[in-house]
Amino acid sequence: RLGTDCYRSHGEINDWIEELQQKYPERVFVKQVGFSYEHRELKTITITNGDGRKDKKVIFVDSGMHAREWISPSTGIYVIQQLVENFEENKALLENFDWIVMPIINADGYEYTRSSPANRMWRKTRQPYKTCTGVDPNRNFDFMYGFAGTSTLTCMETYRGPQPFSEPETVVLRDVLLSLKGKISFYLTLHSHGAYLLYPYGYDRILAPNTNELEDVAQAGFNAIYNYSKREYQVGNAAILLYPAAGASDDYAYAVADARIAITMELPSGGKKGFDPPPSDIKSYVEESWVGILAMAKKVIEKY
Ligand code: 0X9
Ligand code: ZN
Repeated sequence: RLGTDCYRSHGEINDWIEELQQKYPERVFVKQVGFSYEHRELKTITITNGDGRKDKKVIFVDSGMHAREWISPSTGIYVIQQLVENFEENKALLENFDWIVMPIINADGYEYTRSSPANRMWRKTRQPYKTCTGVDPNRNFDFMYGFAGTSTLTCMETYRGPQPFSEPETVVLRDVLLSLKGKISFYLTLHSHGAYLLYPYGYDRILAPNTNELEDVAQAGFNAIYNYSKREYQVGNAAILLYPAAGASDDYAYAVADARIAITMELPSGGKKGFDPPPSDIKSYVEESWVGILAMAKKVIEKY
């Protein structure tokens, strides 16, 4: 069992989900879905209740898109633990839904931030371009690509890349999402920081067609976390509440892969820079965040 006492490496996380598959072969299925630019293995873990039904809708959770947002993969790990290792308590969540978790998307960036304190605040991928390295993966998806809140300059934190899907990591997530097109009831992407629950559209200040449903699910997350810890997440349209940013995975999952509900969860700030809660805080962060994720998933399960 992976404790919450420290931040785990990409290798540790991959080894651990493989072990889960060995231990729970009837309920857990790990798939290698591709490679990062530096050839790290990118994996998804599919969690079922083992009843063999193939027609279920999907709740898709990803984490580790931005390298420095370490609490994001920690939370992805905790979601997996709740569904697999705490199965008896949570099996109702798997009755009519399969959960698919991709715990680390930007594996190269994540390992780079772990390699030295000087690299701790790296955000992007690690593919080199002319003058600088890396693309903001959350500007690299092909829905309204480049519309707003993105940069054409390679050295900027929000560099969108030379063209959509220039990065192997976003290609991998794209293909996973497209393989599930029409089956995703809930796409949840875990980021940090600031404690926001954001929903599409994010490319411009335009409300999505089912904004009522999106708001309803996000509000369920807000309420559950507020009741649990009195923390007040901010809830709203991503572009209006935070800032417009085109080419993000939430809009892509929603508008292209037809996810009914898509939410970017900006986990709470911590540490000196906001992205660096101390390891001793991981437990309380992930436990609180799970309360919100659970409430949102339950809302989706009961209504959508
Ligand atoms: O800017 C981002 O990619 C996300 N914030 S972060 O601080 N984690 O980088 C917010 C993305 C919200 N979604 C869209 N704007 N589509
Ligand atoms: Zn982020």
